[in-house]
Amino acid sequence: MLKQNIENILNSQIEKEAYSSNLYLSMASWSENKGFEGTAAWLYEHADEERDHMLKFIKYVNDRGGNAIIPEIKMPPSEFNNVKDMFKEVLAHEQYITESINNIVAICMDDKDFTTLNWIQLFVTEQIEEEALVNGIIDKLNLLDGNNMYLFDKDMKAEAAQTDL
Ligand code: OFO
Repeated sequence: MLKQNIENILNSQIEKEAYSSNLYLSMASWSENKGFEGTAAWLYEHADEERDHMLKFIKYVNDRGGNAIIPEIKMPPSEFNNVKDMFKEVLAHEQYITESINNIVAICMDDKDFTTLNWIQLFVTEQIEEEALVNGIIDKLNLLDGNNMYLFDKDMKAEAAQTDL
């Protein structure tokens, strides 16, 4: 049985994962409208992945005898300066999510909830991968320095095709 404070913090993570999904959906839609088809495909897939994260939290809370709450989600931004600035926003958001996951780890340790501590490791690892992935995309954009975005977009399309959700 989950302690109330653990249930509350996991419910607040459900909202954050739902927002992540909508943020990337909004970025996908912007990219699609600007003609960045590959970037849009990558972001649509990433939005699905975030929804999957949200579902994992919902299932975990309910499986442990808690009540997963489906939250209201604030509206994400719909305009972005350019592709590089948009991916910098993705990175900043993922760093915020990493902090949030680390905070859950700290609370589980304080409360000696070793079951949730063990389960949440999945997301500790996930955040290492997500930050590395987005850092890699920003590195590519830095190399291109605003040139040949067609090539970048093709590359993103290939990456999206490989993503195994
Ligand atoms: Fe991007 O990992 Fe969940 O939020």
